[in-house]
Amino acid sequence: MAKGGIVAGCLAPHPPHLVYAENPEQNEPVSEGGWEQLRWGYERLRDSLKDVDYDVIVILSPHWQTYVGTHFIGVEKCSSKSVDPVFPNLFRFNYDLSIDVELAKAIHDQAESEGMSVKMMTNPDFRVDYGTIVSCHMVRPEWDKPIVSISSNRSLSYYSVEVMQEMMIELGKSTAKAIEESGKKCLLIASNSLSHRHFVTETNPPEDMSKEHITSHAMHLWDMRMIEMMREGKSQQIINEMPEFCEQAIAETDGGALTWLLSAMGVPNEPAILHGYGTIIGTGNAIMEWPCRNWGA
Ligand code: 2X7
Ligand code: FE2
Repeated sequence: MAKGGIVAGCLAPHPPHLVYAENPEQNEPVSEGGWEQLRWGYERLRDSLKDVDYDVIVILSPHWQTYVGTHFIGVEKCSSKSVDPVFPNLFRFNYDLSIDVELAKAIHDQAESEGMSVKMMTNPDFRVDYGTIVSCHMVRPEWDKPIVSISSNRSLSYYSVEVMQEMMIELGKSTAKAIEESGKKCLLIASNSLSHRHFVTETNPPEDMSKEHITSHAMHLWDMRMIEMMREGKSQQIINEMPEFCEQAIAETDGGALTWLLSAMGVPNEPAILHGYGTIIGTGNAIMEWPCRNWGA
């Protein structure tokens, strides 16, 4: 069997506002648009991936939070309504998706053999988190690929951001090894915003773009620093600065998704492509792609 591999790694943020603004048939609320810079960024990402052949999307979302180990969805079909607990006015989304349980179990087993605490989630009534749904929808609205859904094991709550990042580096290595052995071509998604300090009141309508901006200059500087490092291929430096970034920018990278992604790609020196940047209720969001398929063996 030919070796499997990662065709691309993506940083794909999940504020529900993006799906709300797109008005897909699965979402109940109706909008007048908004957040176009980011939605055009997603358009560019989709365009970049349109001729890329892959079997499965592997995604880690900070909104599926588990406190004892990393969990993997282990049921083949998930279908229900996902309602954002903070923005039920924007996101009530009817989803119907398939899980690649075989690959999920392979990553689970590999991580377990490395001594990590892991669990297959087999509850057929499990509600998939909105982070996973929004990022998958924005990257691949056709919903025609199975996914592997990985939880965010919040070891930072028991230990520290440093411990959390160490564990995500291990999980990334296990993910890469299991993918290689599976023979499958995978698209990896880290589903998170960058700086994550947000406004506490909503405008009327929520898509009033005259009110949208970053919450502070400090958050802007941190976001630009992270994007520049990604564009320059400085993955190791990003990992080194991650604890400071998480603390000072209240960054959603604290969920481990970006560190997991960089580790799975082998902490690349190759540059990432910036497809778009924009703010959502004051948080910073970048759409980035690492086109691993072009890097050679
Ligand atoms: O989950 C989110 C987020 N990360 C950022 C902004 C707004 C809403 O939801
Ligand atoms: Fe979030």
